[in-house]
Amino acid sequence: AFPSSDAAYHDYAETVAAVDAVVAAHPTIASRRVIGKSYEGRDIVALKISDNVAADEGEPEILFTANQHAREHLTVEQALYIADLLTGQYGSDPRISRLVDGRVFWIVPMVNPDGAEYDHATGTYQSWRKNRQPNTGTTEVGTDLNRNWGYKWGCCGGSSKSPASETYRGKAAFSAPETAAVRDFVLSRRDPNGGKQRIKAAIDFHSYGQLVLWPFGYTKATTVTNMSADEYATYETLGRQLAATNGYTPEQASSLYVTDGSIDDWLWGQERIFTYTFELYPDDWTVGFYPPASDIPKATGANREAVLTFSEYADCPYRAIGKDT
Ligand code: 0X9
Ligand code: CA
Ligand code: ZN
Repeated sequence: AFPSSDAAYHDYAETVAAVDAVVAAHPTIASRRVIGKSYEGRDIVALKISDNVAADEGEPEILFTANQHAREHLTVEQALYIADLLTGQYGSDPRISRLVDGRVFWIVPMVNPDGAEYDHATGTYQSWRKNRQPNTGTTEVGTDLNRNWGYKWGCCGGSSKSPASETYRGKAAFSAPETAAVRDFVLSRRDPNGGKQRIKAAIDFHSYGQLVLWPFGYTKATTVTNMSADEYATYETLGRQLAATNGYTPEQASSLYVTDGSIDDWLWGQERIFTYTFELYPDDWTVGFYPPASDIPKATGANREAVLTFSEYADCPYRAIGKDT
């Protein structure tokens, strides 16, 4: 369990219960599905939010993922905040009603449930990052899920081949059941007629550092294969606009440090889903991954405007640079 002073953070069972409570309170605009299982067999749950939620109406879809990294518990709270915002204000806030009517939101609040549970199981935080999958030939446990994605996996010195490392990339791309589950879910959102990806935009939540990051992470180059000058300009322009709303620092992911096999590079490079990584509160390393639960409301509320603005652009992010494709 979480330390008692941090009881407001949601553990795995409480996260699933919170998703179920949203669906029970708003059954016409919210539904849940299980997109796969973690290594230890926990269901990985996704929440869908849209008007006529049982139908696929062809609206632009938006994906929010959280908690790839076990100890980044605040990201779960951010995901649940967005679920509450969109369902709780539907029908009263016209801006939110317009978004729920005109978009499909997918929220995966806990991509790495095994790691998250391990991190707080004893009541003392373990500073755990990876999943809990064993590695053959060693007692070292876990794969860094945000180094296990299949776009330029292991290409560029942005991950480790050593199972002892905090950034172990796994024995192959998508060797972790958790990344494979999210990949298969994303691929399942391609239109069966014609194959067009219905998810247009995504944010993957991490902590900490208060950053708005855009692809690519595997290279410091701005324009490369699968990143034209217009595409880069759109990422930079909209990224700065979002950062102006939450006070975060906007930059290309690789300016922080080079990473390969990260989710954002795959979503953009493989599926052309317009994707940011947000590093949440705080920016202070003395607080780090474990801000007190009393900070949750201000830390998650700080992204209200960024999430709404981003969602409004999701049908055509290129509007941010005055283009329409
Ligand atoms: O290293 C990471 O995976 C992320 N930082 S964290 O401290 N939460 O571990 C940053 C990932 C940003 N995205 C890419 N570099 N592609
Ligand atoms: Ca709908
Ligand atoms: Zn992280």
